[in-house]
Amino acid sequence: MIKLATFGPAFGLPDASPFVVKTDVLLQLSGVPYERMPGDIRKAPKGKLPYIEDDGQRIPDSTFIRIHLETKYGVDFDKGLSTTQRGIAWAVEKMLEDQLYWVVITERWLDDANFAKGPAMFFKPIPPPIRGLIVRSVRKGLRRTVHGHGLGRHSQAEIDVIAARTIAAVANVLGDNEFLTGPNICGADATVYAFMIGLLTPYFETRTRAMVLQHQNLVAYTERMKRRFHPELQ
Ligand SMILES: N[C@@H](CCC(=O)N[C@@H](CS)C(=O)NCC(=O)O)C(=O)O
Repeated sequence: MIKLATFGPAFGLPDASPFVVKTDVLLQLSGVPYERMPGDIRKAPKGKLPYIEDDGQRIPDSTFIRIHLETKYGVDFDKGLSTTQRGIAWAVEKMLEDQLYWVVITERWLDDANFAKGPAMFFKPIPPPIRGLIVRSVRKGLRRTVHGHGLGRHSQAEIDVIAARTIAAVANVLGDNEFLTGPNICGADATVYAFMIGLLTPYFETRTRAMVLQHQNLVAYTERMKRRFHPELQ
């Protein structure tokens, strides 16, 4: 049976990481039996979660896990979609993963109050004398990464403009559809749901939560997806 390496439920979410939530949904959609297991980034093939173990093979990265499920098990996550819909689905997915993700990191990891009530918990197993040092070094490294990405060079007001447009773009593509591109669920729905549920959690004080709440279709979509894929959170 496939094993999915996870951080585990946190912040009122199925998992602390949107990429783990995405992969969990993809595995459910695939119909291939799997189970979740606690992961450790120090042992992860690319130093990040998620990864899966499948019959002795370890596959890291949610996108390559998807491709593995497609090639090894013949799953077509975008079944029933036109080529245009497939293109839009991929573009929306990557907009969230490669751009909005860094807004999430900024809100959860670089904001002192959110960090203290959220990600700080990951450092609890480290003994106090060195914990502070490690926390400071990890947060400094992340600030550098967000700066290197480019988002970290913008003012808060500019980040708000980008985040609001990105969220509105997803809401506009969704429109009155049941799923992102229409009546058929597709691979990118796993990512859209993972990010929207992450933005909507009331656990953190964030500007993006208010942005999503302005789009009733996104809120209702997230509720529908949660009922289907993570009913244990109801
Ligand atoms: N491209 C990867 C991204 C995964 C990722 O960024 N995971 C983060 C958690 S959200 C992680 O494990 N970070 C640990 C680290 O960077 O040290 C995927 O799609 O799986």
